[in-house]
Amino acid sequence: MAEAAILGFLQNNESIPDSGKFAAELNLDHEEVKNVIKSLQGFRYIEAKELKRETLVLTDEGKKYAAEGSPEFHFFSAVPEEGSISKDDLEKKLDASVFKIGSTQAAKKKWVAMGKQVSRKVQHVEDKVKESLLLIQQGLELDQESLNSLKARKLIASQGWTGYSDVKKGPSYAPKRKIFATDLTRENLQNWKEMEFKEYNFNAKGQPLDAGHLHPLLKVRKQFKDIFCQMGFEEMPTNNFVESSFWNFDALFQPQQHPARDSHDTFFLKAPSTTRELPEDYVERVKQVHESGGYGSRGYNYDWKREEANKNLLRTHTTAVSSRMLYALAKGPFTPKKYFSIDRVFRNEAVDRTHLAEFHQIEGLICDRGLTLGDLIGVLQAFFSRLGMPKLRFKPAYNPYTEPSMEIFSYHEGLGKWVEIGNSGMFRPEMLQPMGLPDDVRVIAWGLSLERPTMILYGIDNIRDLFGHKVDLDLIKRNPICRVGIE
Ligand code: FB9
Repeated sequence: MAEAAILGFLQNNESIPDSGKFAAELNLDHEEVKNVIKSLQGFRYIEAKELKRETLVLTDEGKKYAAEGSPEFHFFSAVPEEGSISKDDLEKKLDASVFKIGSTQAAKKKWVAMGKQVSRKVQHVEDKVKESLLLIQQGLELDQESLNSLKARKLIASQGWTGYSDVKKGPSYAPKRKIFATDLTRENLQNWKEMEFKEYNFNAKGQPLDAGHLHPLLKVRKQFKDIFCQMGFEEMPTNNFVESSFWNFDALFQPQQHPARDSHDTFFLKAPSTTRELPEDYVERVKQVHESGGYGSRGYNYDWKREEANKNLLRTHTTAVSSRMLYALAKGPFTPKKYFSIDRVFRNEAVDRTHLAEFHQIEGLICDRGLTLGDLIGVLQAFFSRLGMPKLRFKPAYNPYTEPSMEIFSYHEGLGKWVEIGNSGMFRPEMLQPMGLPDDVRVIAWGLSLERPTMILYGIDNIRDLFGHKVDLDLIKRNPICRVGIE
């Protein structure tokens, strides 16, 4: 309809100066005319220039008066030609807004004499307001003074208007749009020679491939794994969420009455509730060091209970894996080792914005002769600078299995504050000696979570939006690659 009108018009006319007027004259919907112009332009049937201008449109109140007449006109009509009518009667006769606005405007226009009685001051009036509003509706011009008073009465408002001007023939103009075949089908194989085929648009975007998406946590985990491997670390096997209290606590010289070892912090297993087997000779040495020390330690001086160590639980830290690996390392001839682990740990903690009952712990350790706290600080500098956190500060801390221990802080430019980014320390001789490691072997280690860096890097405020059944999959679909430490 609009297409034929435009192409037809240009057959005998140089150009269409204004799409708005063109649509109004041919009583076409201007939006449709605009869409057709846009499409014909795309196929270069026509050329056109964008046209922007302010137009006046009627507000709802304006539309009401254009349709039904202005309130002052209704007010005037309700006043008898001769004599007068009481204001109250008028109020009863007219609906509230008509009476209220009508009385004001009619009085202002000196159409009526207002008082307890109301009478006409003129015999006949024109409903200029209604006419003006109708003119505007037809897109016709009006004098500024009338426009201002209509604007003042919020009966009209100016609205951005876009259209096209100077619409003229394009390089591939034709009075009728040629339907280009867009596909070679069995049907058009007969006469394809006569047909015109649509140009191939080699820049067209292909169908969005709905591929799998890595969870942000896995993207950040990959970054951490790459950094550890670049620094020569080997990954420890962490495929056992269920652990015995022995490897999770006792082997780490964590006393059996330590608060972390009760069910308020730890998930103990009902079945299988106890571990099947432990290396008896090593267990005996752990019992000794807990009860009465040795290796320069006076121990904790309490009755160490085997049944406590046998209890199965969900590991509370991947340091339980480190204890297994260091014990295994002590079995053979000593060789220096750099190990790391990144996997789930479980803590019976209150869930809040940054804590769930499970999170991923990242742990690194270096086991070698004569390592010092300086070596620990050095490797932490190297590790965190690769994560884009070169500026570190260390605060003395306490862990049952490391002495000295340090909390690690980094200045986060984006957050503009020092952020606690982990914990670290040197494993105690009471942990290492019973394993059978040479007594000049030192183990420096540190740990942090995977969730915290991922939340900060992806700007996720609540851990429940990152991990768990409430995660909105779109977040995973649309989040960019992880740029940890990459300028
Ligand atoms: O991850 C933590 N913070 C963090 C880490 C990185 C980061 O990167 C941003 C991109 C810039 C931001 C923040 N923390 C450790 C610090 C805090 O969040 C802390 O409140 C919560 N911690 C968890 C434990 O909560 C009870 C994070 C988790 C944690 C803490 C300590 C260890 C591991 C994980 C450890 C250890 C350790 C110590 C000595 C020897 C071996 C292991």
